[in-house]
Amino acid sequence: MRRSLIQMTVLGVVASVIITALSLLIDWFPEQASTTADDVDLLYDVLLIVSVPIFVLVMSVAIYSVIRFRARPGDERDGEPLHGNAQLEVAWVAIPFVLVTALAVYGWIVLDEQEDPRPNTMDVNVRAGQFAWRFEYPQPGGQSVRSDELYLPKDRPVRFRIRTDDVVHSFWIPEFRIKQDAVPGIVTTSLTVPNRAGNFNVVCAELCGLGHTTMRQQVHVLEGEQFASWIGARRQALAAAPEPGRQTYTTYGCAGCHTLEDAGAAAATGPSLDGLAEVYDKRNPRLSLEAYIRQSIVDPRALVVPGFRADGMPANYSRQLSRAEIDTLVDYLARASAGSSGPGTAAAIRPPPGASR
Ligand SMILES: [Cu+2]
Repeated sequence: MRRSLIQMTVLGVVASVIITALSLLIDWFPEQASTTADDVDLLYDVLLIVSVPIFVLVMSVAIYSVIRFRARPGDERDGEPLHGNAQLEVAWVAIPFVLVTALAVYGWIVLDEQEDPRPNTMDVNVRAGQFAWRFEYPQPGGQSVRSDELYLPKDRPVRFRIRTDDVVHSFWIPEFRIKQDAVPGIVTTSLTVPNRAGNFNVVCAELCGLGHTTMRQQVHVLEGEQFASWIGARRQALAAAPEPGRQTYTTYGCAGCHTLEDAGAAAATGPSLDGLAEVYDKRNPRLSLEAYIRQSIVDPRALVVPGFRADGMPANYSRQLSRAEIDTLVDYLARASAGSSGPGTAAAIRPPPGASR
């Protein structure tokens, strides 16, 4: 019995050492490109060092026991009568409890440090939809610079505000070591500080439909001046272009039914959109202004304003308009319904209830 115990322990310890060493030798991760990447990798190594030996030790003892103490052919005995061992039981409950609690606290500390608010943080809105990411850089005038690829300045903290237009997606940049779910109906956030210039991957890490594997784009981390000239050019193009939302509003016939001063529309078949920013939350307090407008366009039957007919608004705009046109229209209407779409009026739009996570 004593010999078996020694053999078993020696075997388990040797196997633990070999497999832990092997698991630490493997280069698990892509290059590091954010200030907190190193902490995340260290956390992973600590998890390996703590969990691999325990797993290997337990498995070696189990396998050793199965082989060494198996019933020989013809042996019909039930084996020795066993009694519980209170000391052993306390030990095998207490040790894992302490280990798991300590690891949870350590993980919490690393995450908390990553999510620590930093001065001079830039907000980028991330929109997920089957099967692409879209990125918006809110501008002082209330409009947003839009881009299909993510551009970020090096060494500046960035806060991603992540939304989805359909199902659950997960926003993952492996080189930054960040990953955050995009969940319908809420805005989730993720903070990071890119500290290496270059091109990295933006990947969806949640099985989100048939095109899930194609939901991959690039993040370009640029030096500060390069980024400033990129965003500057986009900003100028935005200012020079005619208000695209106003065009969409008239092109698709919205102006035929809804009053909107900014678009020169005066019709009363449908509810007026002037001042919508002031009243929408009395109609539906659960939605933000943008979400309310979006839903009214794509699924008008779900949000009928009292006094108007449920079938008054065509229900096929989600197919007639492209996703980008709907984005533009929602963005425009959120501004225009608050007074005017001119620069400086964004402040008049109240923050959406519950969207300030
Ligand atoms: Cu996805």
